[in-house]
Amino acid sequence: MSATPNNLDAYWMPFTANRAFKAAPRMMVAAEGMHYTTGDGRKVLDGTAGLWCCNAGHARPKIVEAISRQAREMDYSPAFQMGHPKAFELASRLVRLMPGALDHVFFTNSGSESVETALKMAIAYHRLNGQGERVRLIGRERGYHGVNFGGMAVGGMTANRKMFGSLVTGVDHMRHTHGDPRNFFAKGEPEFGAELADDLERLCTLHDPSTIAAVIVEPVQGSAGVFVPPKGYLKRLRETCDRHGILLIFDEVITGYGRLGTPFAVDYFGVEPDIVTTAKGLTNGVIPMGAVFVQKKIHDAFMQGPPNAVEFFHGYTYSANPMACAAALGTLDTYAEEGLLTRGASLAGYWADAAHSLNDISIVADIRTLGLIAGIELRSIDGKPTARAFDAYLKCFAAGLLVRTTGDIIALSPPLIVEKAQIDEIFDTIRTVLQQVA
Ligand code: PXG
Repeated sequence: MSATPNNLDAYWMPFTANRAFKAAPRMMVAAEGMHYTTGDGRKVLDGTAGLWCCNAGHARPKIVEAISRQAREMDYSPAFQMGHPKAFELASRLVRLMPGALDHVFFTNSGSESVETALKMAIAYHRLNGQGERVRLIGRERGYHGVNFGGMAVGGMTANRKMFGSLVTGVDHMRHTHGDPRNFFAKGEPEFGAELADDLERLCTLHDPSTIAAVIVEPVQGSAGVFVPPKGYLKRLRETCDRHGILLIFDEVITGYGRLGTPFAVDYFGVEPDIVTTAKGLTNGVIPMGAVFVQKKIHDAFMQGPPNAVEFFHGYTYSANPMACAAALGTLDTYAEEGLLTRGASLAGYWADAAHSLNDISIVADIRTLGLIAGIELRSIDGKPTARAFDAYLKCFAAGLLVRTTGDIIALSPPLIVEKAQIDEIFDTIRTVLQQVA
């Protein structure tokens, strides 16, 4: 296989400036540990764990072995009215990672599908409880919950919504939590703004809380640019949901599987939602898979009616696909052996100090960090929003570092195996590049 295909036309690339890419392609052809290899043979340090998903780094032996073995043993088995042992083993192991009552798992193939699944579960749950009028869904400005219709509707990123019609009805959004200058350059959770959670109370008054099925938030907003919730904010959301019988959904597609230095954001913030959506780090990004964790009360509400009836009319051909289950089990083994689900906690201080050392650069407007995530917000060039960050992205790539940008924000989320010397390398490279794009 050639690293330089001679025709780039047919492939319509996702979330990509297709014409610009095809005029100057950037190809990845191999990956191992903390590094990619490019088509022209350069090593690139992975500052983003792929797309927030390769939490154990690349080409990890346990995962490679697990999927090779599984491909020989059994490639696929029907997902409906049939089971295979690894699906049950995986679910049992996953719920042990979750606190409290989050003791059942439904499998999907992506974060987007996990979100759709969770929203459908929430609406159906209320209906099963005799509250069929609870159909409204509340999201948040700047939220990202994938690209399917439900997730798009509850999401709050304008560009992801405006082209696609009227979406799902009965959806509203809370205010986002970003913008208080007193919180700029905060390490960890910012001090100010817990009261922004009261925006949910406002929406309850507006719509009548008995019409609201669920509230969905990312515990830390990722895609829109790394927005860490103010201290006490998530607890306050939980309290409001409890007061009004509304289900709380945490979308942990990014924060799950060790990203914050705890297995899940649920642990980090000490707030227990009713449903948790995950994907990405579940299989280390190797095979597509998502998992939705639900509280017992939700699962049990479905387990009624004739025992031979399907309880939840939902599922995917590839729910609990055997290859995906094998990848997930190999991933959990790797996480356990290397302590990766909590390793971020021991590096978070070093990581934050390194990120915040960029605060003397004139074009840096804000720096936000939590666990092994960082967002570096740049001052936009007048009349050219996003241009400066994208220029920095290209220059970092040329200098051997993969970062991710959204708007004029550089987002970082390295594999959890990152070493201190590599953290230094990440921020030294970014410093040099930011001086070039200033
Ligand atoms: N929820 C959240 C919180 C996400 O971050 C999804 C749902 C959708 O997952 P899928 O697997 O359907 O893509 C996501 C995905 C980025 C970036 O650079 C973020 C995502 C995907 C790709 C890039 O910020 N998040």
